[in-house]
Parts: sequence; structure tokens; C-alpha cells
Amino acid sequence: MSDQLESLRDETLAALAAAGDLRVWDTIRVATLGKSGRLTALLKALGKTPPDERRARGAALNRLRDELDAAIEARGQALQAAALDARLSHERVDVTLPVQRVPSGSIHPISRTIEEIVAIFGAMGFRLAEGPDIETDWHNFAALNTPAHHPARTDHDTFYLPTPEGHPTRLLRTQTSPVQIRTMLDQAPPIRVIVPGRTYRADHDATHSPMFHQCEGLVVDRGITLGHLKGCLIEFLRAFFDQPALPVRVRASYFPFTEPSMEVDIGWSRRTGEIGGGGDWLEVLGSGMVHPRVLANCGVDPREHTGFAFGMGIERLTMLKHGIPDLRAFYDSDIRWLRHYSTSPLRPPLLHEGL
Ligand code: 2NM
Repeated sequence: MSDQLESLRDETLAALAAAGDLRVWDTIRVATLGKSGRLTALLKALGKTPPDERRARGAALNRLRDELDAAIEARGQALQAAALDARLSHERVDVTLPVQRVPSGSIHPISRTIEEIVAIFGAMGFRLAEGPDIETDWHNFAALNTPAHHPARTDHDTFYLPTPEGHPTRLLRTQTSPVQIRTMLDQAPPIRVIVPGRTYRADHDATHSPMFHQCEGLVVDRGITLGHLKGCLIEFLRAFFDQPALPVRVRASYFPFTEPSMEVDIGWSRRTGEIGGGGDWLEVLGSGMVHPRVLANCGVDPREHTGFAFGMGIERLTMLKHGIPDLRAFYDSDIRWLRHYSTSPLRPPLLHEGL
């Protein structure tokens, strides 16, 4: 090999060995094998070599090109691997470190209760149903067998909206039952729905808010009985309060949309406010067998199908479960109250853990 080729070889190999990163490596590659590279220039000049030297010179140049090609490739790969190693060790994550305390939202206790109720009834085969907050008086009252003179219909309780001439009266729903009405109108039995949502009544004092939350449920099928209703509600209450032996009792009652109707009480202690034992009773639910007229109003034949329905107040259940003393605090958005009573979005309700 000529001195010229030998120095090109030694210089290139030395420069490659010294190259600390891919940017320097690429400069060497271009300066050697690129369009205006040193080796490329020598190959181009081969044509001007005297014919008697050309053969040997060509062979030497090709050998050198193969050698440098391989050396550049190998160094490139080594540098790439080193760069990846450096990145991986730099970006290593210690999974044992505590979660970073980034400011984040949390689940309001009302939302949490709704999620829990839906999870419990979901496990019993109920589907979630929702509907509009603004209703017609037919869906909110008439279809539910609530006669025109019923106290719930007076202006005192209901927020009526301005209604254009010739249109059906519009109002803010006073219960979520119009969603059950819409469900029966939309789909044929068997029906199993759980219906949480906002409801509105013109009532505002220490224990009433004009906007509050209810959760109602409806089952319609062939052969549904009061026994199914009792079993279902006892199952729900024991799961919700996480007490497998929670005392539950039912009392006869009256609602225009159910016949018979019953109220459901759970055991508690009036003295300590504790749910469970204690010998006192606390009303938590209203329920009953769907009135045949309500079924008929929704196109369900009461000679073929029967159903049960129930309703509960979300705020009240939440206050009982968590010992929250004041209803109004739910809507104050006081960040200290929210920190105390809200739950992390990272811990959704899990049935298998017990709610
Ligand atoms: C309650 C109590 C009793 C109820 C009835 C119906 C419907 F649409 F099926 F007729 N939905 N919800 C009902 C029955 C609600 O809340 C205290």
C-alpha cells in the first residue's frame, strides 16, 4: 500500500476511534466516503493513473474502501448502542418512588355514591338510564298517575318553565321517574334500569336544596313480585352500607305511581348516628309495585307484565354513609370540605373489595 493510502487509512481509523458521538462520526464518514470524500477523490482519480499502475492501484483502493467501510459501519453501530444505553440509564424510572403529587381533581361524594349505587345494581343486571332535566308535565306527572290536584303538582314544589303557546307545559323534573316512563315507552320488557340524576323542587332550607340528586330503579318482566323487590333492596342496602347483616324492614306506604307501596327502613342508633344495630329505624327508600295504570300509560300490558320501582335520595344516603352533618356543604365548593370528603379518581369503586 502506498504511503498516501496508508496515512489515509491510519488517520481515518484514528479519527473514528476518537469520535465520541454520532455527529462527529458522520463528519468522518462524509469526509471519507462522501461525494467529495478523500477516498472517493482517489477512486475518481484512478482514471488518470498510468495504465501499468492502474490495476494494482485499483485493487489497493478497493481493499481500502472495504476496510474503511466496515470500520465506519462498526463504529457507527457501537456509538448508536452507547447512545441508547446512555438514554436508558438516564431515563430509568424507579417504580418504588411514591406517586408525584401533581394537583388533581377528586371525586365528589355525590358522584362517588352514584358510582357505587350503579356498580351494585349493575352487578344485579341493571343498566344505566339517563334523561333530560327539562321535562313535560306528562312525563313527570300525568304518566305517573299523579292527578292534577296532587300536592306535588302545585307551583309551590315544581319549577315551571316559560312554555310557548300551544306547546306542552315544561318543567324541571321533580324526580327521575320520567326516565323510567321514557324507558318503558322506548323498549319492551324485560326492563331493568337504574336511573341516577339531578332533580329539582322549589324548597330551600337546612335540609332541602332546590337542586338535589335521586336514584330510582325499575324492573318490568313477567311474574315480578313484591318478593323480588324486597330481596333486591335488601341486597342493595347491605352492599351499599357494607354490612352483610344490616337490619332492614319495610312498611306499607302510599305513592300515586305504585300499588302496593312501601317504605324501607334500616337499623341505626339515634344516639350515635351509627348505621346497623342500635334498635332505632331510619327511612331510606320509597318503593312499590308499578301501578297498572302507569304500565298501561307506557304501552305495557299489566295483564302480561308486572314491575317494581324504587327511589332514594343520594344526598341523604351519602350523609348517612359518611357522617356528613350538613346538606348545604355539598354545593359550597369549599376546597377544605372537598379534600376531606372526596375520593381519589385513582380509586374507583370496586365491588370485589366491598364498596
Ligand atoms: C319512588 C318510590 C316508589 C317509581 C315509580 C316509577 C315508575 F316509573 F315506574 F312508575 N319510577 N319510580 C318510584 C316508586 C319512586 O321514589 C321514592
